[in-house]
Amino acid sequence: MSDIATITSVLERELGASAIIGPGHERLDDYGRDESPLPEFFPPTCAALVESTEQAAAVLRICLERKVPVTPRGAGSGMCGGALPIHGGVVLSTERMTRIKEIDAGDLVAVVEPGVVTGKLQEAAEAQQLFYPPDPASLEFCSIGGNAATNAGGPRAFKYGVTREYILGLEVALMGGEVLRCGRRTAKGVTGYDLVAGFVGTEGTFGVITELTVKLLPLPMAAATVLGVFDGVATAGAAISALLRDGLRPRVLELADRASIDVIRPKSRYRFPDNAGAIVLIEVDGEPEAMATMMEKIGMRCDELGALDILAATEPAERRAVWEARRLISPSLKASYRIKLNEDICVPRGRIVEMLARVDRVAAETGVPCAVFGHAGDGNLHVNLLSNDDPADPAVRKHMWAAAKQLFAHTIELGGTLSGEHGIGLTKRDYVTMEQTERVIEWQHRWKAMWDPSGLLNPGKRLPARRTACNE
Ligand code: 2HG
Ligand code: ZN
Repeated sequence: MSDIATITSVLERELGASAIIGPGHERLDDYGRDESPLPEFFPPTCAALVESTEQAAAVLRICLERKVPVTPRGAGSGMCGGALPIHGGVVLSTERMTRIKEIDAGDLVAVVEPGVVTGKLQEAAEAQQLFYPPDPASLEFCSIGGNAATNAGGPRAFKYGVTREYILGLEVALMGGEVLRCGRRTAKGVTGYDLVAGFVGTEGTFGVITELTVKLLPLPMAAATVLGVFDGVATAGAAISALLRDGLRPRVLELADRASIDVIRPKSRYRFPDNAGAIVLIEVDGEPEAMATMMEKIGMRCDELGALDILAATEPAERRAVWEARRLISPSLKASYRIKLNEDICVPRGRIVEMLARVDRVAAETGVPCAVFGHAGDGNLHVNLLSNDDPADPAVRKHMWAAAKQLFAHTIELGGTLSGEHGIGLTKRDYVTMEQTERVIEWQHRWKAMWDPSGLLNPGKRLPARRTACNE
């Protein structure tokens, strides 16, 4: 028997009433939602807003003792339902753990709590001429703990890689309350199995990250943004493929289609060209002379490949305006459509042109319009399936998810994967069997059971559902 009815008062006694958002509190429902495209929400019994590792560990100890499900949560910006308490119980939020404990320019590391907003870490690093490259589009409100939990990417992953490559060490509170410190502070290190890499990307199903030691780089001397304007995604995709084959190494190689550009036009400080059927967004960084040479090569190549226009943004204010506009695509689509099923497929880089054609096929065959944008240089496309029908209508949902399933099938046929950066969470867990074998899934269940034998930690996420303490 679980003690779900009394868990709020037990946690209030342990952590203090100010740490608990309990039944009747106006904010409780917020902890049952995230940025995923689900019409329903999943209010928890209560949310525990921990301020320290000790408090996080206490919540995990109490939840195991009392057999209450517990779901970790960062900033709630996840897009796949990874932080939703679908079996009720406690939400363990790290939003109050916001300390940047250390930035060390000699060791090139920062030590931070999980609730630090990613953009704030970047600003703090830049103030010391240092650089934290991972830049999810939500960087102004997502938090570093959530980034590590989902192994977040972003535009600059093209040159600099994703979050996992920057996490050197972790402190993790485990189900039952044990606190484990793993990893290192050094640039290199191969002692033992790589537990840090094992925790990153597990969407809070193995433990709760309570501290991170992250790698920093020296701040690049300069950066500039180039915009190639094309008549449509076919030519823009072909340009991306050609630039990849040329071996050029900009830090960003992105694409946005007409639907994505049109939705941000009214709000953007940056004026996108009227004739843009698609844009390729390229950013270079480094030493100014080398940058200028690369920009020239990229410009010439785009010209050869049929660009209608090539624009360069070199001034910081102008670049900021371009990036503000780019980050507006996702929220603007969300504001413009009642349903925005944002898929996040990733194909091998060489298949990007083919994948773009398959997206058109899915839209034509299902009648579901799509907006496509994102990190095309990595083969990672945000295919947003859009509709203004009623999101709560089961027939509408069925039709939209059938279109998503077709998209997944094409992706896998081309050697791709369901999610490049957003995660699996709840929304995609039942499609994992399309990509992975039963044996691979079985070994992952065993791995999860090693960290959480009770099955109470973020139940029902990441892997196809199985019988657990929460659903039997
Ligand atoms: C982005 O790159 C985000 O803007 C959000 O990953 C993508 O809404 C989306 O599909
Ligand atoms: Zn993205």
